[in-house]
Amino acid sequence: MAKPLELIKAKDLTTCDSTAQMITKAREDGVELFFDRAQAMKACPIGDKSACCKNCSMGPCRMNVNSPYDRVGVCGATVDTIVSRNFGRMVAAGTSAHTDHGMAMLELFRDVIDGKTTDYSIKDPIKLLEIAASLDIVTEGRKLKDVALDLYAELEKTYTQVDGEIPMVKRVPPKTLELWREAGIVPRGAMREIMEMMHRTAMGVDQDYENITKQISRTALADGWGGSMVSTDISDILFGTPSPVEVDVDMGVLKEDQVNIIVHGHEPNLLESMVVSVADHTLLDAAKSAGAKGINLVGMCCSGLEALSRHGLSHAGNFSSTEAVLVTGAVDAMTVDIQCIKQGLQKVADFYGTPFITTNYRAKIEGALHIQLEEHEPRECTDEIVIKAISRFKNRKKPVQIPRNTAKGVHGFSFEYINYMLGGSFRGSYTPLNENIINGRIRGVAGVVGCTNPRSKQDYSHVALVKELIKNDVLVLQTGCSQMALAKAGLTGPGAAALAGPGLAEVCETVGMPPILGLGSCVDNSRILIAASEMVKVGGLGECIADLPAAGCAPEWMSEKAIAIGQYFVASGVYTVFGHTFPMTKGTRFEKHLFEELEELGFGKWGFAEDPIEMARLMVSHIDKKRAQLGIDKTRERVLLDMADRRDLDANA
Ligand code: SF4
Ligand code: MSK
Repeated sequence: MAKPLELIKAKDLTTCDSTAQMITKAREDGVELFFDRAQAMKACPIGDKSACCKNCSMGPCRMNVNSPYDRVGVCGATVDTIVSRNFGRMVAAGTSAHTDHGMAMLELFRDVIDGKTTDYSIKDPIKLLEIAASLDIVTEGRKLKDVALDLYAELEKTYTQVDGEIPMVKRVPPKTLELWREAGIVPRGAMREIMEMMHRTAMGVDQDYENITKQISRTALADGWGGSMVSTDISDILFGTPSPVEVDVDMGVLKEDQVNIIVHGHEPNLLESMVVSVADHTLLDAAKSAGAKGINLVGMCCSGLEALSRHGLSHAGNFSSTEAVLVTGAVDAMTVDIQCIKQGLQKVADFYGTPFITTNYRAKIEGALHIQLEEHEPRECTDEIVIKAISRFKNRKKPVQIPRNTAKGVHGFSFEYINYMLGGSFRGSYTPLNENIINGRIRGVAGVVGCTNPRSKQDYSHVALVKELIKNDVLVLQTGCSQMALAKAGLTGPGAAALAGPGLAEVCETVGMPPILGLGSCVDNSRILIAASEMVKVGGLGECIADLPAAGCAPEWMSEKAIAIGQYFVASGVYTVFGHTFPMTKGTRFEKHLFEELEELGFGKWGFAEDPIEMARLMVSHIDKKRAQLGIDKTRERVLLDMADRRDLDANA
């Protein structure tokens, strides 16, 4: 029998001490958080395995998860058809989120070039020219505006093109692209792929799980190498390409004597305008007149990660902490845009008297105040938010209780900065990374990304997994809420090298980098794809992404976006392990297809484990398998022997 809710200790729900404190306080205050709702709402055992279909009104049809082939749906759909269709629809939804966000960034870029929007500008013209050149747009001797207009026209195809290949496939390693062409999965444009995915998974259309999987991959690739990649590149061009910056994180960044404003969501334009508004002298004076020492702008979730990387803005926590932070009573306004915004925030904000403000017409929430961010006049929205926050500060009614936890870390490792960091300004290159992988000091590379989830102890798997990976000499690249989990644990600084294996620690010391590199928001996973492409291009580690000693993981995922990301990594050639649950019926042919056969066809494959140490074991075993296939396993053995020898010598000294 389930324990009564009040007996489930906060410490059993999260390893984030600040969040645990706020869960306890919320219970004392009689406020319900999503942790409580997750305990009360048991997951449906059939839905959990993705074994039900409600694609038409002859159903819903439920399969037997213990004996998946003992029945079919009313239309005759098999469990493989049902589970693969559901998976495809998750990928379509995740892809639509990233690509709609990317298209909004591209439209902003167009309006900036056209002069329709003057509050934003081109912050990184060098990146603009580099991206244009990589897409075969002539840059030499041309005005920046003309190149930018051509770049806009080219990148728009990412979304709207009905035939042909999306532009960014020019950055895919040739062998990987050849595989996609042979399989017929090179994306045309995201709108076309999402439309076809939804069509093919409707009742009575595609009923062959292998054929459905091809469209799943094509749709996901339209995200990773399309919508998400364009979003990252355009955000860098408009707001600046990140470079390392030291930042404070965790709820202790809130300040009792200041007006605290939290921005949560995914679109950097809201936060960029907030940064300007909170520095406005009139507004600062108003805050001081209200008795505040200043205005404290703080990020959360992924737009917070973008502003952290670009402006060194403090960050209060990841997805699982967004309700909890309101319980401090110290938040004078929480403003949100799109994605991962829990509807439950509204009630919590209401209880603590915090103005809860939506800013994007796509994402309104009942009971929230809506102030639309118009990109040609963003300050109208963001100044008003600041004014509302000042007013709430002046009239704070609830006692303030801020957890005293902060951690310092280094963030903002863009692909470009890693290039510079490894090779120096005159010979920026990934060559030193490849060399250190070949000589065995670095065993391989892992991307550890994704959400937190109230059904999984917050941050626990992220931190345990990453610690285990670096201990095994695996360099870790991070994005999204996972990056914030490690940041709060104090492991995003150079000091984390003390936990790394001897080879990785040596490289970190030589290059002056931490063993865990934070790359930004969840849309910035495209930076990992570009890094993987570069590793292939530099040479010595095979001919395609699938040859690399690399693996990916989202240990505490929750969003459909994570499934889209996982599938674009798998289709690109990466072994990708998910944790805590997976939308799959065990013992089905579709499971075998995703978890085994895709690799045999030359792609990556999916993996699953509940325990983070087991996740690490799966990833390290895969990395070792790839090292053996590349013939570089011997070099690593030699390095290990050297270390063992050294230890023996130390012991005998
Ligand atoms: Fe049932 Fe087939 Fe309709 Fe799905 S499409 S609900 S399996 S009848
Ligand atoms: S915010 S998608 S919970 S990473 Fe990008 Fe975090 Fe996952 Fe949302």
